[in-house]
Amino acid sequence: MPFRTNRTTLTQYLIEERRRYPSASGDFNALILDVAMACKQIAKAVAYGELAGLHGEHNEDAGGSINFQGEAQKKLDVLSNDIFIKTTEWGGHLLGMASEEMDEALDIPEGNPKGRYLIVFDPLDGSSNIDVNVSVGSIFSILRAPDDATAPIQEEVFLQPGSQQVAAGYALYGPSTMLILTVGNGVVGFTLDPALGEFMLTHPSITIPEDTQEFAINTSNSRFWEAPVKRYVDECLAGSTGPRGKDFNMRWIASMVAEAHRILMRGGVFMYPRDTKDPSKAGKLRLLYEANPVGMIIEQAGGRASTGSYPMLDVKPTELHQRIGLVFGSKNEVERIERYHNEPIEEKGEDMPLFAERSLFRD
Ligand code: AHM
Ligand code: MG
Repeated sequence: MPFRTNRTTLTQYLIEERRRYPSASGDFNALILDVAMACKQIAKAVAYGELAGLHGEHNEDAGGSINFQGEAQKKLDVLSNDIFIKTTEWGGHLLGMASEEMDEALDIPEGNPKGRYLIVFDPLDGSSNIDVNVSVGSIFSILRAPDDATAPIQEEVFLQPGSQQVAAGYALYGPSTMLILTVGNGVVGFTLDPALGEFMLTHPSITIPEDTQEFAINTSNSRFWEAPVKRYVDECLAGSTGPRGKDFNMRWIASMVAEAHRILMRGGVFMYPRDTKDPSKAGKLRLLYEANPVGMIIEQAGGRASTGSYPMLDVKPTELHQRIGLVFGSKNEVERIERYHNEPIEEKGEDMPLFAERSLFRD
């Protein structure tokens, strides 16, 4: 039979989860459903693309617009951000929100009821891929607002380590639209049934294999990498003739949400490490709305997320738009990369023939 009729919807899943906590108010479930609605609207906009005139730069006639982080904004970046705001600000579940596309945290509008949660999101991750019709996605992290937090919202209330996230998820706008969610009890995946407009539970328990032979990194940055990253990649490239004794495959989609999804489905390791390309930036990806939510999902699926040296979810944020080196995926590979970063310098050398001087990336 091509279609199953007994699938669990996202709403059913959330209700069943809530039954395990009889004191829960239902606010959280309602917030997740609002987020799911935002993702469905964004999925529709992404799918219509140029049919709806949605490709290209925002503010094209005026020569394009650059966000405060210095990045060119696409029309769909701006639209997706608006959709997230509009679908989550009315429900009374949030005290405030923050986004990659907004310089400052946003208050819930005057007159709207306020709630006890905060949401932080990247409304359209990988948006450089939009015009070439490659998968993009939305990433979100839900935090509890501190008890003493009030409006107007202060940036500090968002500066919580990833270990304090209540929930995290992403929507992937690929060949099918999927919503991947963790509420701290494993990772589940839903696929959008476009005819019903419902997310259906299709992946009830996602786990990442501990080992892998696939890695993802933008190798055009190799001359800026730190030595432990060079060493790790060199060893992968050396394959069965090198110290790893096995061949590796490489992938780079330039859309982290799509890379995270591949890793959740079949394992792998993703690296956007700290490098020396721009000394003013501690990495490319952002801690609060990229590294932390993806980190929580990966760890809940049995993988590991790291700065390269230590667990990502332990990092105490200092800024809303803080950037950080990010390594995540199959546990044993991420632990190996951490080991390489944490080994005392003097131990590296003779018995690690592909390291440093003889790096495959050196002239
Ligand atoms: P974005 O949030 O502006 O889309 O940037 C983040 C994206 C990630 O999805 C992806 O891993 C990375 O940037 C790709 O970077 P690069 O262009 O260096 O390959
Ligand atoms: Mg992003």
